[in-house]
Amino acid sequence: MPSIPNARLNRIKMDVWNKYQIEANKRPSVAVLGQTGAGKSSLLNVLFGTDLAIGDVRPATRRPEPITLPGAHGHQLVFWDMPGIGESAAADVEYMTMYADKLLACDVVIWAVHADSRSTTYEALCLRRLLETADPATRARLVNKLTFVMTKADMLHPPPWVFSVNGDSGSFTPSLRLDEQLEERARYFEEVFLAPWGDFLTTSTYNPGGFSVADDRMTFNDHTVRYRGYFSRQVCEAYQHRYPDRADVFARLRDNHRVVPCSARFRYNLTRIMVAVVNRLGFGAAARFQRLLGDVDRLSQVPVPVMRELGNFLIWDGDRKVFDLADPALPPNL
Ligand SMILES: Nc1nc2c(ncn2[C@@H]2O[C@H](COP(=O)(O)OP(=O)(O)O)[C@@H](O)[C@H]2O)c(=O)[nH]1
Ligand SMILES: [Mg+2]
Repeated sequence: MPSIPNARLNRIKMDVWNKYQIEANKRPSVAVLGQTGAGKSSLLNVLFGTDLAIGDVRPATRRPEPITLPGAHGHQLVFWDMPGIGESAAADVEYMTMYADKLLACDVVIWAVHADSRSTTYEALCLRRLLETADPATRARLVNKLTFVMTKADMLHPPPWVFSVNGDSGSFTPSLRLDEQLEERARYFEEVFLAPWGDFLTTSTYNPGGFSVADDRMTFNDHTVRYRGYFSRQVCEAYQHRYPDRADVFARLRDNHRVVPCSARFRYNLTRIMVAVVNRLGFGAAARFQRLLGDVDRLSQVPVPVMRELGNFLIWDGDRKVFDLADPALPPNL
C-alpha cells in the first residue's frame, strides 16, 4: 500500500479535527413528542438541566417551534416542544405529517408516553401518520431516531420504591415486583410502537472484539455490530442461547429497541435514557453531546431533603406511631 506523505496526513487530521470542532460547537437540539401532561417538560429539565415551565397546558402554537434555552452546564440547547399530540385529534394527525423534516434535523427525538395511559391507539395512529407519509429511506431514518420513554413510572401501583442513601443524597429503584410490572408495561409499549416497524428498524453497538457471528441479519466490522430488524426479547434470547459468550453484545443491541420506564420526579432511569439517546447519535451529534454527558452518573441523585418531600412513610401500631420519615428527630440523612 502506498504510504501517505506526512504533510498530507497532518492536513487530513486537521480536517477531521476542524469538522469535529464545528460540530461540537453547534447547539445540541432535542425534540420531544407526546401528549400534553405526559411529563415532557419535566423530563427535559432533569435530563438537560433546563428550566421549562411545568404543567403548562396552553397549546402555545400548532406549529412546532424551537426554543433556545441555557442548560445547566453552560451550553445552549435548542428544544423543540411538539405539543401536537392530544389537543385536537383531527388537527394532530394532520400536523404529524409536517413534523418529519423537523425531527430529522434534530439530534435527538424523545417520544414520551405516560406509564398510566389507558389507550395507546391514538398515539400509535400519530406515529403511523408520521412514518407513512415518508418515503421508505426517510421512514427508516426517522424510526431509528426515536427513543420511546414511559414517563411517570412512580405513579404505577403497587408503589414500593427503594431509596438507597449514600451520604446526603441517594437514588430510587423500584422493588422487584414493581420492576417486573414496569418492564411488562414497557414491553407492551414496545409491541405497539416498535414491533410494527420492524422492517425499518436496525440496531447497532460497539464490537468489543472477536465478534464473528455469521448470520443474514448481522453485519459487523472491527468497531461495530449491527442487526437489521426488530431485536425483540425473543430474538435476543435466541441469540444469547446460541452464542452465550457474546450475551453482552446482544443485550446492548436489545437495549436500543426497548422502551425505557422513567420518572422525572424520582430521577429514575435517567442514565439509561441518556445512554439510549447517545447510542442513536451520529458523529457530529456525539461531539455536540460530549459536554452534556459529564454528569451522566449524577443524573439519578436525589438529595435526602428532596426525597423526604416526595412522599412520606409512616408506620402505625394500632394508634401509636412507630415511624415517621418526616420526623425531624431522625438522622439528617434519613
Ligand atoms: N408523579 C409524577 N408526576 C410528574 C412527573 N413528571 C411530570 N409530572 C407532573 O405531570 C404534570 C405535567 O408535567 P409537564 O412536564 O408539564 O408535562 P408536558 O405537558 O408533557 O410538558 C405536572 O403536574 C408535573 O408535575 C413524574 O415523573 N412523576
Ligand atoms: Mg410541556
